[in-house]
Amino acid sequence: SVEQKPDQSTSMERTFIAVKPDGVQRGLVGKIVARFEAKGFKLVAMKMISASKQHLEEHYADLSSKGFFAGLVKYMGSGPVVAMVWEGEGVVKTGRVMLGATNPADSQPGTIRGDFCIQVGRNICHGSDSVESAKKEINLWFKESEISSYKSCSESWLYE
Ligand code: DAT
Ligand code: MG
Repeated sequence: SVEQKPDQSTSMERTFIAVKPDGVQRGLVGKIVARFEAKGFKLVAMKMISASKQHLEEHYADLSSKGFFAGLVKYMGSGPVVAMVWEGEGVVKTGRVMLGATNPADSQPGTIRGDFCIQVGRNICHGSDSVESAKKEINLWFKESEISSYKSCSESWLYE
């Protein structure tokens, strides 16, 4: 068998990244994927999914008391999203830096939100905010069998 165990070294992390319905509709899937690929992170799962209201309410459960919650769930369910799992050293924190601030008005140029969107309610992408949330989100969006373990040919040129 060529199957490999997931990398268990302490600094290797996985994060859940999603292109939201506006990012999909605006044709930004490739650009967002390209940034994570170019950085050196490893794509280990990806699928397009039209999420149910219940699924999205669970995904955003921590925000259920917010005034924008109903609108957020409606927006996220307004079309398919591209759900992904990316792996790499520090990918949770670095992934958030690459997305930029939640409100695109505050996102630095060079970040995904800073470069491609304008309003907080249409901020085109999602990224887990901690290793713990990443685990929860990956579990919610993916079955274990949908996540691939493989050795990237660039690994020895990315990590010393
Ligand atoms: P992030 O997506 O950066 O983790 P969050 O978890 O605080 O931000 O909020 C989740 C999403 O909810 C966010 O991407 C966009 C939406 N949202 C956050 N604050 C909002 C606000 N004040 N008005 C409208 N939508 C908001
Ligand atoms: Mg969040």
